[in-house]
Amino acid sequence: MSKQQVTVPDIGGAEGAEVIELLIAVGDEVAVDQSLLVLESDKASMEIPSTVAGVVVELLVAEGEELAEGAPIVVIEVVGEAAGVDAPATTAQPVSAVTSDEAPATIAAPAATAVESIAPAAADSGQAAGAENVSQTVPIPDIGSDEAVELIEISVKVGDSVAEGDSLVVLESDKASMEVPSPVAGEVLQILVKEGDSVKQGDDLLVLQTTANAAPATIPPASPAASVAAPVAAPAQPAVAAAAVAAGKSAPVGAGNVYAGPAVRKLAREFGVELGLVAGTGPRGRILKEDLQQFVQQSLSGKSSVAVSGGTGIPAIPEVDYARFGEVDVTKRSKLDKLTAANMQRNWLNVPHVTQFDEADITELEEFRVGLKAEAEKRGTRLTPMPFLLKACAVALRDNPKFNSGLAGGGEQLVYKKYINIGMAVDTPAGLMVPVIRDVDQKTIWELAEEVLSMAGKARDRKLKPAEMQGGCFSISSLGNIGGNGFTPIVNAPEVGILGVSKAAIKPIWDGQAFAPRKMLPLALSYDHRVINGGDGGRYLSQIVALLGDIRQLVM
Ligand code: CAO
Repeated sequence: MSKQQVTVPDIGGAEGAEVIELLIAVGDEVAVDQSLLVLESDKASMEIPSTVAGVVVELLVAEGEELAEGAPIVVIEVVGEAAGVDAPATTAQPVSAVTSDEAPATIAAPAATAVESIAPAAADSGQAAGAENVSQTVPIPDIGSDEAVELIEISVKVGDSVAEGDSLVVLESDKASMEVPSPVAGEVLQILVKEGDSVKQGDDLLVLQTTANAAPATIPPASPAASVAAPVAAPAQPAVAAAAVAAGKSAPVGAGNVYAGPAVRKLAREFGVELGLVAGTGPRGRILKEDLQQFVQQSLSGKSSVAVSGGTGIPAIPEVDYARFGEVDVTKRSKLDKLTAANMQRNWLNVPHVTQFDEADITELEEFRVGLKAEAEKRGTRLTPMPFLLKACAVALRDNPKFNSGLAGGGEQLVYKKYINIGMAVDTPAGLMVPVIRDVDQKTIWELAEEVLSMAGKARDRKLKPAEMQGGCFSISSLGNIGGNGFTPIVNAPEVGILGVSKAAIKPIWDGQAFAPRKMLPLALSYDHRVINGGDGGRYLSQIVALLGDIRQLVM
């Protein structure tokens, strides 16, 4: 047994490709050609295969690192006789293009041997590349119409060996999908089209290397795969796809619109699964092998309709190549943004939301607050409406304990908290942060004013400690200084309620005899309907409205 290092092979000149997914861990057994990780450059994603078989003893890279050709990836304890580090590097396998201005399937360099054998002249239709091998350009055969159709999937990649009749690409018109079969057996030398292209009969698809006597006289016509409402790829085991459709899924979308690697696409074809129905949990919604396995498992067990939590089985939103429609600028999302997105999705999918609206008359509160501005300055602080909102919520939480509870024991128990900690959403340049203000019920308005200032400052300076963002019972999201007259906030689970505060405005309010100008504060209360009923919500919000309308009650 010997230890060998696997390095990044020729990745088509891509410099600084990012490791977006590690597919192996220390202790894993790997086979030759098994994918070790996925690299993504600004143009393509590619799986890097192992050049040796053995056991992974050391991982030399981490997700997020940028690698170039020659960079060491892993150390593998090689089993038996195996190719070493000097063995010709296997070339990265392109997964899918990120931008569309270049032919996606050929962005990463094809296997070295194939590159060398493609002399420009050899790519011409029917020209001999050697004594035995000929390269043959495969055009789109008779598709029963002269109209252009969309090429929705390329089923092969450069370097693939195909048998006569193997599907090369999938075309889709507004009436049908059809696979274009290979007219001969051979190896794919070059792909001349890309997914999303509009093509018609006679257009060149790809170049195959075949043996001289293999070339057929005629190209077989395209074989209609199915109507567009049925899975595109001819399924080896149609039961799974049929089950998915029967389970009430939306009409499958073309597999060309989904983000998945070649191994996953192949597996999906073998199972007859329409990839557009599978929710991807990998980076940027990439569909992983496990996603597919879970989908198949659920389809077979009849549980493919959406589970209560986790969103499993929800059809994925297809990735769109925005650059097809105009100039774009692609930026990386911050970790905070991605975390917020995941939390929002989790909360939105798990919590049955109800939102109630009301307006609080804060005319007197505002007079009182503005009158304290000089005092606030003397104390070196600012007095915004937030401390009053916190205090009003704390009193209402004390009087409506269900809003200060949380589900536990898989929904069997409700935990009533004896402390009143309130989260405050803070808009920061890095994204949304929610510091928690503790024991709000026990603090004075001045103490709360100081804490609002310091917590918002810490959030904006990224100085909050994890503990300062934990243990919340309820949340307030105030867009009052930003604008808008209403919004529906998303509950910050496992909390069961959140108050959305919009911009106060002077409105004419009927006082029984005349219209009087009053400063009205729009409020929106969202809650988890598994815990809170409409009556509970109405009582809680009405109390907040009353407390803000007469702040003398805040001290009662
Ligand atoms: N209506 C009208 N004016 C309001 C108001 C309201 N509801 N709320 C605050 N204001 C005014 C204040 O009166 C103050 O002005 P003056 O100094 O003249 O009195 C000014 O706006 C202060 O605003 P602020 O935003 O600095 O302070 P705040 O205490 O009201 O709010 C904080 C603090 C951290 C909550 C806020 O800055 C913030 O980040 N809000 C965004 C929260 C958010 O993004 N929520 C969405 C989450 S989901 O995506």
